[in-house]
Amino acid sequence: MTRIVPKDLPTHIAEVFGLAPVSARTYGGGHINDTYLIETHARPYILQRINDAVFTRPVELMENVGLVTRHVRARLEADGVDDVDRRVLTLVQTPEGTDFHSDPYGQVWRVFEFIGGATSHEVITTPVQAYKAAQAFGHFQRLLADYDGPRLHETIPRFHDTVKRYADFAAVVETDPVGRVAGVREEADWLLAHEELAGSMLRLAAEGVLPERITHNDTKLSNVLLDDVTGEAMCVVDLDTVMPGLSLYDFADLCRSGATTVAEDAPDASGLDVDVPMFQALAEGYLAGAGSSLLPAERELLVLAGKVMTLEQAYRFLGDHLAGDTYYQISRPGQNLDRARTQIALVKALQRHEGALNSYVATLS
Ligand code: ADP
Ligand code: GN1
Ligand code: MG
Repeated sequence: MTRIVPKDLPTHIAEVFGLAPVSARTYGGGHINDTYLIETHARPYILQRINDAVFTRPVELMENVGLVTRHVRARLEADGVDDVDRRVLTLVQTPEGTDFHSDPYGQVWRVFEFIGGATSHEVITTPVQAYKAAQAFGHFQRLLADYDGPRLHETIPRFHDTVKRYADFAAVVETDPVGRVAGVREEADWLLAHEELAGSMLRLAAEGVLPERITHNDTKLSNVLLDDVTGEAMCVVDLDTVMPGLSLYDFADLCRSGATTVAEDAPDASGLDVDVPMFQALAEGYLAGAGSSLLPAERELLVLAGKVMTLEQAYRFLGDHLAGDTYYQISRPGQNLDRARTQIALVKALQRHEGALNSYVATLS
């Protein structure tokens, strides 16, 4: 849902963080937070208002972001990596020394230093870009593998609990609050028939095959900044959902967002297929970045993970369409339905290619 923000508010909030803005404008293509680019004479910043409909405990969320960014920075510095300021998000504190500001309306805001000379791409087009982006997410996981601070908060409880996602979807189909089920009966029935697949990764976790780790949980390709000159993946962004999870979630969302031949919200999903070279590059890059931090099962089940998380996303998008578009920001009517259709088409395409993709993954272990 798009929220109304008084025109001068971003500028005013930037001043609260001790900045002297010369301009403030909306920025980026995220679906969740309100993001602004703040220009100052000294340097640019990113200002964000945390979406409190999605993140109901923004203070806990900011605790996580502070802990994670400081841990990653310390690890990069210990590894002697150069250009650390462009490889990890840097929070700007208020003059009182806090990582966020709560405005009089109870909205929580934060500021990051803007990482210049690098761009997030809604669509990544070459396998080289895909390899680099996936490597960055794998490396991010590896950097957090030795995190030994307080347990991170679950910023969205049961975020990737696919059993609950299935149940929530079934419930909205049942109640049909805005009368849209009749128009999506075929898609809804297909999704309702896939309960078994939805629960498959969680069963492996319950059996102890897949361990809990700290994961990013929203690794779509637009959440990594690629250097405009070298193409190198510089920085993983959008840390709001970094929390305990399964490592495979992070490969899976890369696969979902990158190993497909059409955009997430394409109005026509009929020609959608798996982009096999992109899948291969994502798998190779992710495993290279994560290195020895993963168990064999976490390296082998990449295709299953891609199917399950794409299915989850289909439940979420179609569920939001049926609920009246209350969660994801949309720019046109029917966008969540289109998004759901591409996800369903991608699960089917992954099923068609499953044998060949699994054989490829086996060559990487
Ligand atoms: P959302 O949760 O709404 O997706 P993000 O945190 O992903 O919000 O931010 C939206 C976009 O803003 C990102 O995709 C990225 O392009 C840009 N962005 C976020 N933080 C920075 C930063 N520190 N420097 C440069 N660009 C950034
Ligand atoms: C949202 O914040 P953004 O736009 O990167 C969503 C993800 C979905 C994604 C689908 C907190 O990601 O879970 O996979 O849209 N984030 C949240 O595009 O729900
Ligand atoms: Mg984002």
